[in-house]
Amino acid sequence: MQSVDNAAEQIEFDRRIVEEQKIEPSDWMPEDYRKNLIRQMSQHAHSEVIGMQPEGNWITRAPSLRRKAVLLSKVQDEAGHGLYLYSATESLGVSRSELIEALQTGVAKYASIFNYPTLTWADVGAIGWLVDGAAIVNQISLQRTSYGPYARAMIRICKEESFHQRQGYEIMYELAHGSPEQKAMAQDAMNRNWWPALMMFGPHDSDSAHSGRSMQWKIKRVSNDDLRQKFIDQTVPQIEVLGLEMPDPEIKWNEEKGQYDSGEINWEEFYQVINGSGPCNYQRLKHHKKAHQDGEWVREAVRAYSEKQQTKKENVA
Ligand code: BYC
Repeated sequence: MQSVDNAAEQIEFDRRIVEEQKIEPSDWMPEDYRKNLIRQMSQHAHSEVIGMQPEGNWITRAPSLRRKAVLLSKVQDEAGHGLYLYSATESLGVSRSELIEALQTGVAKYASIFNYPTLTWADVGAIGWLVDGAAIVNQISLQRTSYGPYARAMIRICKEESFHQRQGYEIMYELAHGSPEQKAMAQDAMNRNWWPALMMFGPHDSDSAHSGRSMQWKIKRVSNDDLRQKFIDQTVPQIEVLGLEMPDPEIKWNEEKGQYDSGEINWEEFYQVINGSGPCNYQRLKHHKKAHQDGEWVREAVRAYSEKQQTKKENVA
């Protein structure tokens, strides 16, 4: 219940939301707004970090030095996105270790797409093109999110994502115009990644638990279904340019609506994956836990250094 003490702050908060002013870390905010932001932003950060695994898997096997350099740089960017987003989330009064614990114990989710395997080199193309492409569609709308640090992180992230999307499309274009085997590999990777990419936008609006409040607070600016449709509409012409078969036989231009019609997502699969039973959920978290443990010596060194600096300062004082 809103306490009487906070009534004035609540009015001020509501006014700022209506007037499209950003909420900053030092501003008063309703507890549910803060919690909902921590949930979405930390899951976004986890997605960036876990999302390094499927592509990282191909760094040693990239087909040329150029492809290796591009992929390395992309995967490093994803780590950077995770770091911005963790820092932005910490500005809401939660610690990094609490966030990591929530991820590793399965309390916090991360994007379902990263629980699928990358079976061939074409998956690296499909991820850049479709997964980063879907992420940009969503993140462009999040540049106008009401929480200042999140909105500002999105501006930089979107710039980098557009390089990611283009390098993925370039891989797909070369494969699709290569030998029959390469074209078949591109087709297969697109077919497998298409549906999981559509699932990135979340459940239908009618089934979305958080959308109502998130839209009211302007944390989310465009609904799950509207973003998904935008992605389909911009991607179908790209499939045509690649000369590949549509991954969904129901894709058809609807003149009246001015958009593409498409088939229904397998929601049972979606819920299975987000609830921990996707093809790679176990493997992804296991790898994260190991990497985190292996990095403990770095955190220990940082703590020791900061204690040493603190003692020095106190001695001078
Ligand atoms: N996967 O009420 P809803 C990248 C969960 S990474 C997993 O609609 P909301 C990249 C949802 O969390 C970029 N879980 O939720 C990185 C909720 O569960 P909880 C990733 C999903 O938050 C490396 C429940 O389902 N982008 O680009 O209003 C390499 C009900 O859903 C998913 C972001 O994270 C899903 N797909 O809307 C390459 C964007 N969908 O929390 C590329 C930021 C739904 O109650 N996030 N759930 O346990 C968002 O925009 C929103 O959180 C969502 C969902 C649209 C995803």
